[in-house]
Amino acid sequence: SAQNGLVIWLFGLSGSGKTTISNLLGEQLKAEGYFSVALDGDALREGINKDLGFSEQDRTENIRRAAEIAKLMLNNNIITICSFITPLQTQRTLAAEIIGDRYFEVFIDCPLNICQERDVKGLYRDANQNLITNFTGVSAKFEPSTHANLVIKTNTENATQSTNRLFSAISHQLKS
Ligand code: GGZ
Repeated sequence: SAQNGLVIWLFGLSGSGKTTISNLLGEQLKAEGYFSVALDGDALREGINKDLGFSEQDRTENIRRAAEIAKLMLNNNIITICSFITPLQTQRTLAAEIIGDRYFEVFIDCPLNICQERDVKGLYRDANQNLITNFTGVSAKFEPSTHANLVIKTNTENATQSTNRLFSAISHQLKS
């Protein structure tokens, strides 16, 4: 049956928990009978965005392309869960402008020191040794949320609690 499209845009530092929440939300949507698509920075940067690095300009282009893809999905009534650091407010505003009123912004808020402690991929260690440049939170700017529809603090609640809160925040915008 037809469903309303929606774009859920998760943003936050590397290691804040965006991918974990995205995966759990996708599972919960599926369990409730909703199909969704996940788009994330890592995956897009392996293919369609292979030409982009981590300068401010390249990140903005990364976000622009991702938002345009999400808009195509939306026009096909598809729910899309986007996970991108999206470090600057101007980049979040750009995504919101491209997508329109079905854009739902979620700040995956986790203190930098906790992300550094988790360091799942060892990227913070490398960034702190200057082996990776322009690393968000270490050597590149991250502007916290001012406009988010929802803030999720992944250091004070577990991923299941976070996902349940996110699901209830969007559920009134879903229909089968
Ligand atoms: C930030 C970087 C960098 C630099 C590689 N800065 O935690 P991850 O590894 O798996 O996800 C991060 C991903 C960030 O890509 P995005 O497309 O989400 O970024 S943005 O929205 O700012 O365009 C991280 C990895 O790429 N990574 N180098 N210098 N993250």
